[in-house]
Amino acid sequence: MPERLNVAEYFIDRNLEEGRGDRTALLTAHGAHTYADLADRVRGIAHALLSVGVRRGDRVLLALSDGVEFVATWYAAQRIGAVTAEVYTFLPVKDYEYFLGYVRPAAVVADEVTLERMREAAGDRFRLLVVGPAELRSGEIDLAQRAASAPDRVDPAPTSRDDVVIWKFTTGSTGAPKACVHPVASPVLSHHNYARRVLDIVEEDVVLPVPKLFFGYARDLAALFPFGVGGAGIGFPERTTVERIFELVARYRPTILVNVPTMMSAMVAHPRASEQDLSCLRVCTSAGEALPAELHARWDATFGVEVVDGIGSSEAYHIYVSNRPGTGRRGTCGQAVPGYLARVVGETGLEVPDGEVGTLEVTGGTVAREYFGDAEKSAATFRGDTVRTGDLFSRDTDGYFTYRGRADDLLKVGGIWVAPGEIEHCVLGHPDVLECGVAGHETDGLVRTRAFVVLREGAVVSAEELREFVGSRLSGHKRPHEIEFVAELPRTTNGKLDRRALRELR
Ligand code: 3SK
Repeated sequence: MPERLNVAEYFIDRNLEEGRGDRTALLTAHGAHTYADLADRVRGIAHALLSVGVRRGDRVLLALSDGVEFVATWYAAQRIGAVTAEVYTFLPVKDYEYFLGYVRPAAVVADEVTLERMREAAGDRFRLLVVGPAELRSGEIDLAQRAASAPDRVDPAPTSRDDVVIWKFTTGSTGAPKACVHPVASPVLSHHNYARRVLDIVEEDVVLPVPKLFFGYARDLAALFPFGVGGAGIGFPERTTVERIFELVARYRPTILVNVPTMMSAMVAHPRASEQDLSCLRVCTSAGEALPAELHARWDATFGVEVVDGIGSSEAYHIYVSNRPGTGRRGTCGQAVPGYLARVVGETGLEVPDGEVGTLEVTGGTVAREYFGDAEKSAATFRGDTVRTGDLFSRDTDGYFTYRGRADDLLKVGGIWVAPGEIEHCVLGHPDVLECGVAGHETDGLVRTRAFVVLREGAVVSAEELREFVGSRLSGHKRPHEIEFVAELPRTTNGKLDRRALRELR
């Protein structure tokens, strides 16, 4: 990897230099955007950011819906060597207040969806650039108008591979979101390690993301990794629903679907699932949460699209353990991605024998420098290019890793450690169950397990039947003490089960 490296040059300009300017980079409701069109927008927005005083190393906060403006603004900030951070568009004002106070951005870019809440959160303390039709207030800048006055060239900042340019937020299900601080090298290495060597991404690939682009898993897979080979991504602003995904697959015929287990469960359970033609997809990635083997089997039987299940994190930048197309094993997250060393360690920090459960440590060139502003948590999590994931795993003799829950989620029931995830995966094996989350609570000083269950539409099943189902498959102490039927489970903005909120249910 060269010493001098700029993310926008690497993922966008290279396509122009190599004669792919006319190829489609992004498909949105407004049509197909070529690399040349995207580069032009990046130039304009880079100028707009510079014109309001954003400089190399300054942070730019994006509160934008998915679409060409999101992608162009992200690359524009990269082009001038600024640091990008993104927030979900449907957060309440108090969350925007938190992010603004934590990020302290030199500029915030908002659109018609986020503008009112961002204005309320920002007051007059931050510079707001606005996308789309809006009545601007004093001090606010119309992004398109400012971009239109850009000169013919806006040179890329001469960033080096070690310059910090990306903040990726942790999910925040166990505390306030923290930014994992990444240099230029992280997306470039991850593109090589995972997108090229695991997914074998090529110019013909078209990627449809289920999560929104503020989530790094989706953004990199739809708006960075395909660009690294001249492929295309899809961006749509609305909330993701099963119907919308089916519709977008039918319209754009993508080759890669970037998915999460909750959506896969909902897709499989959809009444019109069997009518869908997903034959355009060569793979469906699954990450964010472990994919239960039973759900994977249902997916295979319903859609027959190969699932490439893996695990990644903001701390390690992207996916570091993954199955490979053609050799995947259901119920596992696969093997270490090239470029990473994954070890399952015990309490002493030494590797445990294959088959035993321990905590996963990952070493690789994309591990974050730190959590911004949290020296204590950083010291506990990062050691050089190694991250202690806090996830429990076992590894088999072929090097496949199986998820066993979070170390800090373990419950001691009747003196024996129980992983909620194991019970959840078991309950999910019941044909009437759509989703399940297990939490512990204390009664008279004893830990009791409660399974919150979402049933498939129209299904009728009793709590006792589900307890029996678990009892016949797992050892007795893992049978949930209580089962509660709910309409939905609490989820983080990234779609992961929100365990903190789950514990507070009822
Ligand atoms: O699951 C995650 O949190 C994640 C974060 C960043 C990139 C990729 C993934 C799967």
